[in-house]
Amino acid sequence: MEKRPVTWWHRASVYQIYPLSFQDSNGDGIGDIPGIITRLDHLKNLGVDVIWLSPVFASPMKDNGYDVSDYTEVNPIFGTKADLKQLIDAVHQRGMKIISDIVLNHTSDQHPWFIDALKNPQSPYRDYYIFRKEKNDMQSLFSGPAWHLVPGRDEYYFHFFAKEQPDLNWQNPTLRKVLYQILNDWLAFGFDGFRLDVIDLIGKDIDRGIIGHGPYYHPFLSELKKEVFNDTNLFTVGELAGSTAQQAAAVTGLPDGTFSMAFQFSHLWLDEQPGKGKWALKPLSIPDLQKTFTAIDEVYSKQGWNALFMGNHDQPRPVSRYGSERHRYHSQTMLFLAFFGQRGTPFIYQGEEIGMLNYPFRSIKEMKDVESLNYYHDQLGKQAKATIMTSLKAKGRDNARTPMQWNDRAQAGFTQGKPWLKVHPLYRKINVKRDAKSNVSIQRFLTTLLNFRKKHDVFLDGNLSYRSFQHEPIYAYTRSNQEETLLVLTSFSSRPLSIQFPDFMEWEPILTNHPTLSLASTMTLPPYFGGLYRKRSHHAND
Ligand code: TEU
Ligand code: CA
Repeated sequence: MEKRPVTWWHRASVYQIYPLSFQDSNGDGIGDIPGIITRLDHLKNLGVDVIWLSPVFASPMKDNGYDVSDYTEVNPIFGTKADLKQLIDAVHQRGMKIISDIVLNHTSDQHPWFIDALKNPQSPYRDYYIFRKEKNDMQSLFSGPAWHLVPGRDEYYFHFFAKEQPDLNWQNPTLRKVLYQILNDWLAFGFDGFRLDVIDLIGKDIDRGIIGHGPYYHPFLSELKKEVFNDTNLFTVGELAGSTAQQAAAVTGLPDGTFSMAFQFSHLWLDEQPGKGKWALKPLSIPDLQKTFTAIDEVYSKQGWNALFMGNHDQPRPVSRYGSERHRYHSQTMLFLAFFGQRGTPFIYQGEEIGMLNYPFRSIKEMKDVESLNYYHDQLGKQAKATIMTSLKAKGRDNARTPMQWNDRAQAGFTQGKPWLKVHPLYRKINVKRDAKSNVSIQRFLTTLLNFRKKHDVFLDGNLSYRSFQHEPIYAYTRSNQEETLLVLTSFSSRPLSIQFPDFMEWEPILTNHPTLSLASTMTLPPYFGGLYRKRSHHAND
């Protein structure tokens, strides 16, 4: 098979920073840009190449910065534009790159465009948004109708997310030009690329009820590529939450994708009841996960490039979701192997490198996220309170947003003040400093994996095949190319499982979370075992 073109970002790994919760520098309880600068060495040591910074632009923070009121200014709670420039320089000095999150599907309702559009019937900005006299029955992802009545006027505006996040009308060519200019200005400022929030919604056709992957999507992407993303050295990752793997692959990769890569979510939907949305909980079946990973690989083996992720600022903590809090080290390291051995570029969300856990929320009063609060209020009276809370505790976005746990000092070293969201009670046990000193260090395991990945092209082009080890909760697969064959063997079980491994002699260990366990033709995998092996015969070039 012909080799596909490869560039630097195929071999990179990425770390996502959620600025509100990473590091506070001035004691106001809110993470900030100067705080991030003091933590860059942690990221360098971890072995990541690119930082994805969640939005730091001016915002009333209804959705924590995903509601932008000025794309050209930095939110003062995070610092100044000079701080941002300093951050970019400090990242570059360490040989890393940094991309900015950018939200182009909607703005804040406090954006001057929207304020003018509401106030002034003749406003040129009215057509930047979506106003209609009649509403249809489209629903917001954040509960309730997607239409909001304009106060004092008999018309509605469309918002797919919170009502404070009116959707932009990409069909307006002037608006599109303005957005491209914003992107180009930030590239000139020093960013190395972007993470494009819900970018697969821009082609929407509201009047026909189409939101994701709409009829205008591909033409707009071609234009975006031509006007902004024509340099393939840029690092661009589209958040394609409404796309299948097939649709995501079609717009990514070399030679002609609009984005370097994209997040698609088919593997994250497996623990919800089909068609019922994220709050309708369902246990994850590992055979489903296996089939989904196999299907994703099938697509990307032919076209495009994938962004590998198990969590982000919208998702619960992977250990709590897919593993076991009691087996924290083993489940987090096992998950790294299961997810990051796949074809694509790995993305680590802050805290995964120490196996951070979901927060033990007891009441809605402890939650801040607009999506969770809206869901709670929308469901009161429709479901029992306890049922609502069970969903929120399992899937609420605040789980991922509690402050980063750096050390065992007050507030986990995140702030000298009162944190905007509570620090996890187990921070004395789970923190970066303690993990680094431990002989079972999650971050060290991750670093070893990331470094190994970088040197082995089999992660880029190796064929993936599932290998059965008799038990449903075991997920194992090989990746193989001309040079070598690797085996990833993981157990999602909280119980020991005995397996038959007749060809065990052919495999040598590279990295496992049970270093003293030897392979044998009949052997027992401990709970949440994870191991990476290499086939002995052909690796003469090592
Ligand atoms: O998320 C968009 C998205 O579709 C999902 O990830 C969604 O937020 C999640 O499933 C709900 O639980 C992006 C951002 O990542 C998110 O933080 C924003 O709230 C959202 O867009 C609106 O900008
Ligand atoms: Ca601060």
